[in-house]
This record gives sequence, C-alpha cells and structure tokens, in this order.
Amino acid sequence: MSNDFSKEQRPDTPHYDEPTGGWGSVKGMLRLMKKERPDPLVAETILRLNQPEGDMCTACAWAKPANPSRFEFCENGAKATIWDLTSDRCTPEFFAQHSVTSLLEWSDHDLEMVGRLTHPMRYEPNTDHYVPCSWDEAFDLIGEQLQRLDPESVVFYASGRASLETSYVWALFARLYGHNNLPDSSNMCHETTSVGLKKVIGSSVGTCVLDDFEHCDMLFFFGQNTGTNSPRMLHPLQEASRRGCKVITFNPVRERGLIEFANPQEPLQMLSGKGTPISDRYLQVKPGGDLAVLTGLCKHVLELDAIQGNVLDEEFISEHTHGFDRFAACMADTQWDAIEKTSGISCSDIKSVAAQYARSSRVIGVYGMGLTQHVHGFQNIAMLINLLLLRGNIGKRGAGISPVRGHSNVQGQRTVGISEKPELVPLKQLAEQFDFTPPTKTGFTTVEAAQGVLDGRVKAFISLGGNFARAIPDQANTDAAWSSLTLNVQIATKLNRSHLLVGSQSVLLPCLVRSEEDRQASGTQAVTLEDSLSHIHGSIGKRTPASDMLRSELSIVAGMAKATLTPNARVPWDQWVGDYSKVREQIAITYPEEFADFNDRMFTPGGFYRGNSARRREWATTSGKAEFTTPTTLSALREIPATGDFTLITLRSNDQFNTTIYGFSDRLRGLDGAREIVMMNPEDMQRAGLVENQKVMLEGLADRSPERRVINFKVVAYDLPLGCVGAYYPETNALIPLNHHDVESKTPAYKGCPVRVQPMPTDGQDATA
Ligand SMILES: Nc1nc2c(c(=O)[nH]1)N[C@H]1C(S)=C(S)[C@@H](COP(=O)(O)OP(=O)(O)OC[C@H]3O[C@@H](n4cnc5c(=O)[nH]c(N)nc54)[C@H](O)[C@@H]3O)O[C@H]1N2
Ligand SMILES: Nc1nc2c(c(=O)[nH]1)N[C@H]1C(S)=C(S)[C@@H](COP(=O)(O)OP(=O)(O)OC[C@H]3O[C@@H](n4cnc5c(=O)[nH]c(N)nc54)[C@H](O)[C@@H]3O)O[C@H]1N2
Ligand SMILES: [Mo]
Repeated sequence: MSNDFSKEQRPDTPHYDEPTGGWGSVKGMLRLMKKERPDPLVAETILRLNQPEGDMCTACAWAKPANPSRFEFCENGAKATIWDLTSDRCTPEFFAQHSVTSLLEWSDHDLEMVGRLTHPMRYEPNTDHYVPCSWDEAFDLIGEQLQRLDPESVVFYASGRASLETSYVWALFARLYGHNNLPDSSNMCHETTSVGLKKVIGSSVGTCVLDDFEHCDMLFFFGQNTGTNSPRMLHPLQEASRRGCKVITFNPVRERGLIEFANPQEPLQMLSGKGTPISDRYLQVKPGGDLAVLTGLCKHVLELDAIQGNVLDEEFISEHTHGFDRFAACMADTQWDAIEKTSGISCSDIKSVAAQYARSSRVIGVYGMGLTQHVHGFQNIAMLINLLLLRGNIGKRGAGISPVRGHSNVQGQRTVGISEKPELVPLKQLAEQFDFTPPTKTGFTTVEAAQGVLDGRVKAFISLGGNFARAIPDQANTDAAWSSLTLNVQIATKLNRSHLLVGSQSVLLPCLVRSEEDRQASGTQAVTLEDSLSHIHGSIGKRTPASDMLRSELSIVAGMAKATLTPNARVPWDQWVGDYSKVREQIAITYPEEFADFNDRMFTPGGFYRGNSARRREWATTSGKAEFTTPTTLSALREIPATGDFTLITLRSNDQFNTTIYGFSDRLRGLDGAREIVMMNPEDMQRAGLVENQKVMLEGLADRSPERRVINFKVVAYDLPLGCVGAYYPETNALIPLNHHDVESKTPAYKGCPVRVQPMPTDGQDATA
C-alpha cells in the first residue's frame, strides 16, 4: 500500500483531521493540569523551558535554539513539567496502607498518579511494606551489600534524564567499584545509531545542527513520530516546508505531525485552524520494509547516473568513501519486484522519490525507532547512510544524518562515560585522573542485564531513574526473576513497577526533578545536558522541592559511592556535591576536546557544540573512509510472518512518555479511552473474521517457548499496511523475547515482532495469560 500526501487516511478507520499543535495541544495540557493540580508556579516554569539560563525540558532531546521563541515548549514538555510538579505525594503513610503485593495489581498510570515520592524507603519483607528510613541508613545498607558482592554481578542502569554531572559521577562510581555494567535506556533506542554510525562514518551521533535544517532542500523521515515525540522539531520543519524544502516520509502509520502542523504561536493558524502541510509524500512502508525502499532509492539513483550522468558525487565517493563498487553491484543485482513486495511501495513511487533526491542538493536523513528497533536495524541505518553518501550529503551545509534522540540527556550520558563498552571511554585518562585501575571487561547491555537477572548472574540492580522492568522485552518472564536479587535500588521521582519487584533488600530513593531548586553548600546548582544535535546547555531549577527529604541525583550517587568505596583523595565526593562546577572541571579534564572551558560556556545561547568528526569529513572508521555497506537482506525483520500472522509494531501514544502514562487519549491518531487495543487493517480484520471491538489475544511468535501472550485486547480498525498490527508499548512487551534484537547493537526489535491474533475463547472469561 502506498499513498502520497493527496491521499487521505482510509475513511473507514479512526483518524484525526486537525493539524498537530493547534488548540488540541492546548486542551491536552489543560486536561492534565486539572488532574494534577500542580504547583501554582508551574506556568512560570513552563515559560522558562528551553530559554537561555532557563530550565531545559525533561521530555525529549530536541535542540534548544539560540533565539528561542517566547514559548519554546510543546504540549509534551508542558505535560512532563506538570507531571513533575504535581501537588500529589506518595508518602510513608501511603506505603503503610498498601502492601507491595497489592500495589503490583495497580496499572502504570495509577502507580505514578499517586504523586511524587517524598521519603527514602526500605522494603520490609516480614510485612511486605516499604517503610521510611534515613538517608544514612539507606546508604549504609547499600554500601554494606555492594562491598560483599562481586562487582561484576552488579548492574548500574541509567534512564536518559540525569544531568551530565550526575552521569559522569555515576559512571566513575561504577568503574571505581569495579565494573562496566552500565546499560542505559539508549540500549533500547539509539544503540543501533551509536554502533551503526560509528562503524560507517566513525561518529556515534548525528552530524546535523539547526543551521542545516535551515538550508536543506530535502528531508527524509524514516520511522520518527515528530508530532508526539519531539514536537518542537515541527517549528524548523514548518519553516523548511514554507521555504519549499521537500519532506518525504516513510512510516506504516500516517502520523498527523508529519502531515500538517498548526503552530500554537501563530495566531492566524490558531484562529483559522489551518496548518502548514509538512510531508510532500507520505509512503506507508511495511514494517521492516525500509531496507527495500532504501535499496530501491539507491538502485534508481545509480540508474539515473548511468542514464543522464552527474547524479553521483563522484569526487566525494572517490575521495571519502570505501566499498562503493561492491555496493553498487549489489544494488544493480536486486530486482524491483522483490523491492516492491518487501516494502509495499510501488516501483514508480520509489523511482519518483529517487528522482527528487537526484535533483536536490542538500539532503538530511532523519530517523527514529522505526529504523533502530529492528533485527536488522544496523543495516537500516547503513543503507540510509549509503543513500546520503551517493550524493555527498554528509559534511556539507544543509545535509547530513539526524537521528532524533529520546530522553532529554540520553546522548550526553554516553558522551560522559555511561557505556558498557570500555573501548568508547578514555580509561587511561580516568586511571591517571583518579589514580585507580579501571575495569576493562565489557559490561552488560540492557538485554544482557535483563538476561542476567533471569539467569541469576545479576545479584544487584541499581537504577538511576527509569522503569527498567517495564521497558524491557519479555516482561512477564523477567518479572518473576527480580525476587532473587540480593539488592534492588531505585532512584526515582514517582512510583513504578520496577520499584515493586523487590529483592532480598530493596531501597527506594526519592530525588529532585530538574525544575526544582537544587541547593547545596555553595548555593543553588545548575546542571547541564546534551541535545540531539550535540549542543550542551545549562539548566537551573527554581521550584520548591516536593519534599524536604528529597536529594539531588548527584548527591544520592555520591552518598552511595562514599558508603561503598575506600576513600580516594582524588575523588572528593563532598566537595563535588557542594559545588557541581567542580564536577564539570573534572569532565573538562577527561574530555578536553569537547568540554574545554565547560563552566564558562555552559550558558552559551543555543548551547555549545561538542563537534563531530564526520561533519568535518574526517572518518574515524577502520578504513579511514566513510563506508558503503552492502546489505545482506531486503527486510529488517528476522522473518516475514506466514499468511494469517502479523508483524507487530509497538507504538507510543500522544498521552505517554515511555512507561509514564499521562492519560488515555491518543488524540493525534483519533483514538481515545483505552490502551489495550490492537490496530488492524480492515481488510486483514475481515480475512481473519474479526470485527471492531472484538476481544482478542496476541501470541508472540519470535520464540514460542515459553508461550508469550497478552489477552483481552480490543480490535480497532486502523489505516495500516496489510500484515501489520499496531499496539501500545509497554502493554505488549511480554510478547517480545529478550533475544529478539538488532544483530549488531542488541537494541530490542520492538518494531518487528511476529504475532498471531486470535479471538478470545468466550469473551475473555476462561483465558489465562
Ligand atoms: N511524548 C513523548 N515523547 C517522547 C517519548 C514518549 O514516549 N512520549 N519517548 C522518548 C524516547 S525515549 C524516544 S527513544 C523517542 C522515540 O521517538 P520515535 O523515534 O518517534 O519512536 P516511536 O514513537 O516508538 O516510533 C516512531 C515511528 O516509527 C514508526 N514505525 C514503526 N515501525 C516502522 C518501520 O518498520 N519503518 C518505519 N519507517 N517506521 C516504522 C511508527 O509508526 C512511529 O510513527 O521519543 C522521545 N519522546
Ligand atoms: N515495546 C517497546 N518497548 C520499549 C520501547 C518501544 O518503542 N517499544 N522503547 C524503548 C525506549 S526508546 C526506551 S528509552 C525505554 C524507556 O525506558 P526507561 O527510561 O527505563 O523508562 P521511563 O518510562 O522513561 O522511566 C519512567 C520513570 O522514571 C522515573 N523518573 C522520571 N523522571 C526522573 C528523574 O528526573 N530522575 C529520576 N531518577 N527518575 C525519574 C520515574 O520514577 C518514572 O516512573 O523503553 C523502551 N521500551
Ligand atoms: Mo528512548
């Protein structure tokens, strides 16, 4: 199935006709305000979001421009802030009322709705309740346990929000203690990027900056849902579209944000309700079919060059790349019928996009989870790079590769040392700087950490934010294994399921959020983070903390480290907690190229750029050149399901931030009220004998031993390619086995899981999961 902008959404399926942004987004914010009754000063905080010397949004990682608009925030940034600054509290009294076992029955939404955690809590196995404890008690307990354990049996997981300062001391603590088990939420999203781009262009992050978005004449969007997941990016897209830049989108779902956007900051658009069209072509590729599309695009670019000449940037190819001949031969050998069949896009559509590409001189390739979360995610990214390399679209103004990162500091966490891959970290420098011998053994990725919990190799799990147990694949099977942990420590803001999967000892440590004032010995502290376009920004919180007992993430990490490690004069934890600029000094020593004069530059409007070798056309790859990669398959899926079965893509709604569920309205997809739904093409429904609202169970087929099922999901007719079903994450994570991941980077293949959809036996009454 393919369609371009002129084709409307299938009329027989639910959809949303309004542009993204507009009044709908204002209503979305107001609804949450009513529910959370946040700190009355929340409006002031929202207005400071992403402003120079303001508060850097905790939602997505999109760039913060040097000249921000008066309102440099979006619906989701505002929602994240309201969620953080709620007036509800999750207190010791709450925990006295509810046992841990009873809380396990609560939904993700209801757990977080209890409110902000207020006190450090320790699990009491005899009563099955969390009970309050002092910070010293918590740190002593953690230190005592960690000293007893083999460091290699301990995992330090980080969700991508914590600041550069906290992340740096977190990774240092792990290495001083003796392991590289530093998985990060990035292992579940853009690890494919970190591994893939590093291999093919020698830089693990994107090459674009905001200026490129102002000068490109064509933009590709592969599997990234801008309207929901990085809405502020719609501003440069709107500008680009108005300039006449062509936007071509490949996505199985017609996402509103990539179709039309009404800027809430433009009164005319708000009054007329008419937005700016974003995508010139919108092609509903089959899941995993991007590899075939990209093969078709490259093939036709090569064909056009053979016919009319001057299409390839031959000078760039010969001077800067390696592997062209083999790659070009493979493209020539691939047949169009296989490309059409695997992608679901017609040869003529692919050829016309390729012709547009051949006419454009500055092209950016943007992508998200639709490329990274696949078994052949690496090849997806390598193929997009191949397409860009053919016309020299890396390292020139207005061109490049632009992965859109997830959490607000996920990219930065990797930059300052949170990595399970020791070869990416300047261990020699750390050894000198802190006078110790850093561990050199490769640590666990996210799936290896989860596997370690399952098979008992992991004895202690320390979590800097996040909701690991709910975010990983194979949730139902892994849940049971957590109880065999010796220690589960969770640094968090709100209660979630990962806190309830208690081990012999479990500790819940409540921390400040970024918008709260962080007062330490030397006064109010600022923190820093890195955005998707590799710019570093300072951020200062001003709100009164949710409780007097809260501590900053940095001081919690330092507290645990002090209780665990033997003292080291080079690591003055108390001084660092008292004044974060001292940590930034250490970061600048470890990473002089990126962070020289860190303290002086941290409030540069628009952030300071940490540089990128590929952008300078210096290729830190094995061959010293940018690599053309010859693909080995046309589909990013491990297998195309047999007739009658489906490929499941797991989706985020417009009313969630990962496992944080704000509400039940997926407005931009025209869906409302429920999350346990499965979206299906009406023709597929008919063939399977299913009707709208029918209750079904989904069985994961990637590995059927043990059986992986979810039950009582409701069928919703939706405009999807044939053979593809969509359902929300994390409700369907139980269907995906841990070993179903990108071959190279181990990023879970959350966008390509084979499933069977079957009616519930008797409307759900007798089924067991
Ligand atoms: N509001 C909000 N913002 C967020 C988040 C959130 O949950 N809520 N999460 C944050 C995080 S951590 C991340 S990593 C990012 C994620 O942001 P995105 O990268 O946008 O990730 P997803 O929404 O999971 O999926 C993106 C798109 O991929 C499409 N897709 C699925 N399979 C395929 C495929 O095979 N090919 C193609 N071409 N497309 C496909 C889906 O239809 C969807 O539109 O967003 C961040 N921002
Ligand atoms: N099926 C499927 N699974 C997926 C995905 C998918 O697309 N499909 N996406 C994957 C991706 S891209 C990601 S990034 C992961 C997300 O995985 P995680 O990053 O582990 O999960 P989050 O839902 O972002 O974590 C939410 C929790 O973080 C805590 N928190 C919030 N703010 C703060 C803070 O400032 N400090 C601290 N210490 N804690 C805080 C709160 O307690 C909250 O409950 O999920 C992955 N799982
Ligand atoms: Mo992510």
